[in-house]
Amino acid sequence: SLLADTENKLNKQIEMEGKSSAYYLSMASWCDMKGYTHSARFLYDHAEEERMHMLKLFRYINDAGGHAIQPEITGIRHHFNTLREVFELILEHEIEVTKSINHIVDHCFNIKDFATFSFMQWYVTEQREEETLARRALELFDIIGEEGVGLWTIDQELGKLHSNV
Ligand code: OFO
Repeated sequence: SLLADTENKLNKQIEMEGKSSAYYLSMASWCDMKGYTHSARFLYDHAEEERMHMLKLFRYINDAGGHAIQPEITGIRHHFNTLREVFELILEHEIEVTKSINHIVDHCFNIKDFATFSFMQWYVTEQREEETLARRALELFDIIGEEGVGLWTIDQELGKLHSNV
């Protein structure tokens, strides 16, 4: 069964995934309100994916004899300056998530909890994809440029991005 320390770390990860979901939902709404409808759809979907990441942890903790805790989600930002800023924040956020996942993986390896170590590999792969996706999104701003119909085109292209989840 899970050590209390491991259970704690996994519950912190639940909170992080829950916050990610809320954060992306908030970003989706801002994009929608600004008329970036394709980016909004991408972000609404992404919010759902993060909720799925959270639920996967709920099941794992409870199946392993622990207690998954529904996190308090507060302090979610609602306003953004530009579409580019939204995607910059996503990359920043995903880098933080990766650090947190790596910390858990490292911990599991050290205490020889190989079951949780193995479970967490799914998240390791997922983070690789999510960071790549966020970097790709930011590249679009540089490649296409934001002037004229640039932002309109970027929004269309952002809508075509999708993760392999
Ligand atoms: Fe965006 O990542 Fe969850 O894990």
